[in-house]
Amino acid sequence: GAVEKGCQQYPRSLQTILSYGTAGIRMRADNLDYILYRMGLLSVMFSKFRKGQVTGLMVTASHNPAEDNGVKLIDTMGEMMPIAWEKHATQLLNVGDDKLEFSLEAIVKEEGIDINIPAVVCTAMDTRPSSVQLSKAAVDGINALGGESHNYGLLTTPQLHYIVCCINTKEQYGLPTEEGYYSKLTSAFLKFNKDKRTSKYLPGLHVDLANGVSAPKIKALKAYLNDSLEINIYNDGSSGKLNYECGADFVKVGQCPPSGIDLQQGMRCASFDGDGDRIVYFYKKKDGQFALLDGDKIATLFASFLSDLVKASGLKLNLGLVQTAYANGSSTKYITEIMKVPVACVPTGVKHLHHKAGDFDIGVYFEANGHGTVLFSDAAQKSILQQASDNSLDKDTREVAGQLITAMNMINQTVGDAISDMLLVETILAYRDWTCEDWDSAYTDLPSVLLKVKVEDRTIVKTTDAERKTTSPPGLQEAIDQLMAGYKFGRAFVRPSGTEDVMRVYAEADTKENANKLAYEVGLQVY
Ligand code: 16G
Ligand code: ZN
Repeated sequence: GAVEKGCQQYPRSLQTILSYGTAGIRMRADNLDYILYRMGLLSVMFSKFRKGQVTGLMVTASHNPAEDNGVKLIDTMGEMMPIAWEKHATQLLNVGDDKLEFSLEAIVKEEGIDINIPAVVCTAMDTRPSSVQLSKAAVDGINALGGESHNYGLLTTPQLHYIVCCINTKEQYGLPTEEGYYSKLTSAFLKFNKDKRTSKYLPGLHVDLANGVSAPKIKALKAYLNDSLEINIYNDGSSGKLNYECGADFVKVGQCPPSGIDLQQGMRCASFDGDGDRIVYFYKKKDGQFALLDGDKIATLFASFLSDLVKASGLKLNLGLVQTAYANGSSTKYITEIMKVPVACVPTGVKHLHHKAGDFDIGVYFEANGHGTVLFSDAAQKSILQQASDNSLDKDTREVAGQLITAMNMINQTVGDAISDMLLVETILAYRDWTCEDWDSAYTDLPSVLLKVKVEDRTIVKTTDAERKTTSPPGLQEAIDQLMAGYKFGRAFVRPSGTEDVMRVYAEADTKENANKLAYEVGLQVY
């Protein structure tokens, strides 16, 4: 039938075994056509499985080089596709063309799908040269199974997540358009900031857009912000290459400013990644040193702000923070010991953090690399709304609840979102009349380093305890423990990457030199 015909157009061109990975598929764009076609098929199955609710398919390879591309599948509530469905994705990726229909039938059977339910899939893409063609392959896959496709063209990943959520909640979450997105977030921003009186906080922000899809989007956003936030744009794609020497990943890993920004004292800067789901801040310290305000710093800023509001409102809501092993040891210490907010640690990958954040009434989650957001449980949303309109309470208490609602409306709860995170960071800094130095002073990061090690077979390393320890090969953890013991504040771990064929080594210690040494020594253990 139609599926087979599509196979002729998109034959399986790679014989290697692929897997769906940490956050979808990513690789050189050359061989992705058949993969996108097949993921189009899968997204239709998933929509049918969800009784015809809309699912999403985003063509992007995020912070990876411009020559790469990939796909992220989106759940009906706008979150990431459930882990339980990844095995179907992996299965579909690896069968021969002649077995594709059979494989689809197996999914129908296993999941008890009613094949007659009409399916709808929203697609969008980032600015990579290959994205147009790959979107077409995905749409052909969607249509081959009779699914209805809505192509939104260029969007940031979180914008597509937002739109999917809006459609399936019947617009309760907002209007399912790009304009609806800007208007929801910026109305909240303008409302919160309308009476701001600041002296130290300056409204100028300098943003590196990684030469990616966020460039046109930030330009559109600016029209909604009037002059309440002055955004200066860098790396907007007009001359530089996507993610090349710029963007959130470059800045975080290299701990240096992106090219294109001449960093001066007093400048407050941020870097987005290529598809707009990560953000880190940075500035130049008084002593001239580069200082990074990463996902951990953003998480503590959000958590302390929200926990202050919750306290002032008198609401009984439990607030918690979710991190990964990459979180700087100083941040974890600060959150637990000073802020007295509970911290959970989960394996790398937004799906794990997002899931865990749902255990709290208000769950703040961030990866150190800058991907994160805040989740409010249904019960929490309800009690906040109730409090804001309860006329038996005094005006101040009601107003604080109102502030919580406004903050909530500024947050994209479906997934980490650089635009939304940026608006909330700016709101909090203005509210507290803080400079970057004020924000940064809460705690001092331990020097840290992240290495990649090329290995023959990265699957031999198995981890436990949210990737903080290894269980295999035998003896590896004991060796790492011994190395760590040799350094003050020494902490290190290794884990196989879920997106690249490498091992990752992370280390932190009292000095940069010691962190480097520890990482190197641990790296030798897996090399
Ligand atoms: C993906 C993940 C990111 C994670 C990174 C780790 C999402 C949306 N993105 O970019 O959260 O930090 O992979 O990659 O989940 P690694 O497994 O190669 O270290
Ligand atoms: Zn990304």
